[in-house]
Amino acid sequence: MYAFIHYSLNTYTDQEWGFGNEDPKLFNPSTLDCRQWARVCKQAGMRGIIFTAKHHCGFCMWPSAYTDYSVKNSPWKDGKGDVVRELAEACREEGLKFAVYLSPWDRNHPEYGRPAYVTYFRNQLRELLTNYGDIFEVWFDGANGGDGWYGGANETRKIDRTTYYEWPETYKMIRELQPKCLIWNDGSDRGDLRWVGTEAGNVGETNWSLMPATGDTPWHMLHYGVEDGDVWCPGETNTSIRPGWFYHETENEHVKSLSKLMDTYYKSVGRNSTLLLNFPIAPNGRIHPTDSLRGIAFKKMIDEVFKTDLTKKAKIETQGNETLIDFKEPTACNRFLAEEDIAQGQRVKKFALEAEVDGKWMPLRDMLVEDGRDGLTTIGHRRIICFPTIKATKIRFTIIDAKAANEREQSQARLNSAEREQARTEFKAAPIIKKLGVYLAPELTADIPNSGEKKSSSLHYFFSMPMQMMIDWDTEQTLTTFRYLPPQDTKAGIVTHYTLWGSTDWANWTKLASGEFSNIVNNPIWQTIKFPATKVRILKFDADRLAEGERMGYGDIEIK
Ligand code: FUL
Repeated sequence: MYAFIHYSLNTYTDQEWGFGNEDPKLFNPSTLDCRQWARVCKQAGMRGIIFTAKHHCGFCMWPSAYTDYSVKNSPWKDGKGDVVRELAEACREEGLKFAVYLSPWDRNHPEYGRPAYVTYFRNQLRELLTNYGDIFEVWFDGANGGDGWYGGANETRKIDRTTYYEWPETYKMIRELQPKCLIWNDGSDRGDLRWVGTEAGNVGETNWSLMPATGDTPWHMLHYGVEDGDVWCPGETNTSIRPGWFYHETENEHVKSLSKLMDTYYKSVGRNSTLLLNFPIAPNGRIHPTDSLRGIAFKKMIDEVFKTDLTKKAKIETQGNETLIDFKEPTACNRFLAEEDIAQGQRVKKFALEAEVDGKWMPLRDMLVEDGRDGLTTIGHRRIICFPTIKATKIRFTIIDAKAANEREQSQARLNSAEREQARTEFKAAPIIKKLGVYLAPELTADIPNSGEKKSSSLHYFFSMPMQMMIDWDTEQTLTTFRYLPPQDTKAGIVTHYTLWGSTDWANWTKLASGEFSNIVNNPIWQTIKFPATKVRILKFDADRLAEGERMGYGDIEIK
């Protein structure tokens, strides 16, 4: 587990994506304290922090020598501050690793889309990789939305993300400057880690740490990995402790509950993935108290669940592919853990889990897998199976099917040459299970807020055109807020750009707001439009642009 931290001008404009023309003077936190971030992350069980040194808006959180669009032109510390440095130092003090997110897409830079920008991007990366000590990961966000300010051009610029950034050259530089640094990249040259295809906080229950070395990566490859892939490229599950990546006051009530965070843990760390959990920074320059308390409670709960390994008191016998855990007496349990020795590759394809309860054997399945499958497929670095509490006398774990790790896979598993040699001589196709554990997790209530609650049902709304939604009331209303939940299971109909109008007579319309719902496709959460209090009888919501399709879709609407 390691932390993401999202902080930029967006924090001050209440946006998820900046356009690139936001004023650097907006960056003026009153009590910015990177030590508070590092302490919170440490206590929340995070081993490192990945920081948004530059998000899509192009604003640099360090005083880059290559642009004026940075903290050096903000009032914070009279332009003498460097958030990247303060955080790198705070991480070192807390014993955390440090890493950077550097957005390839830059909506501020005039040369974006042309070769000169690629040089600029590489120069910035060199600054980050040479001036701030060890960097454990570089995160090259895949979003390349097109439109932006671009030095005032204010236009749409499309690039081919497989060729434009000349990644091989950049990778070479990273390997030279920081040989241990992991590369995260989405959708172009294969990095060392992969996106899992969603920002909701889960990876497939079947999850191979392998990928094909080249070629496109459709969603199922990202989410489930590829059994016969030829490079080691484990999944990193990234999600935020709040709905959005950046801080929004309207989300203070929506910090993820403890049971939602535990669900995320089981569906990421418990499925052979790392968990990259985001903490947004509030405008005062600190992690909000609700988020920090929740993060710390999360770590306490993980410790509580895995405090006592019940197999320690059991008799364990392994014969061939079958391991019997004999507790000798009825033992309450609800979690099973298995780990493969991944330095030898990933091999298990399918296993069975059974428990003896009241003298009878019963099959167990992963209750977090919802569509009827038992979820007992791959294991990898760590697999956790959640099942309802039972009083088992024995548990039987049987490997039903496994693949032979091949030499190529081993060589990708980051062994040094001596280890590789040893692995070659000791090579066995049999799966190597490093650890088995059985636990009793405390019951958690299902306190997941905002799940499935419909707000729009009391509103009178209709579509006057496929791209236009109207809402009308009998009497005048004073309104300040329009909220839109996009469709949840398809990209078709998701509104990415909008204009909102109000009227009292159907004839004269006042424009209340217009703009972009940034990152709505990857993270389809509630979007909030705020406007000055206005009296209206009719609201008109125009979809200026859709992610896909020709008809506006919605999951829910809320108006206040
Ligand atoms: C996405 C970005 O567009 C979001 O703003 C955020 O940074 C997330 C981690 O990645 O692709």
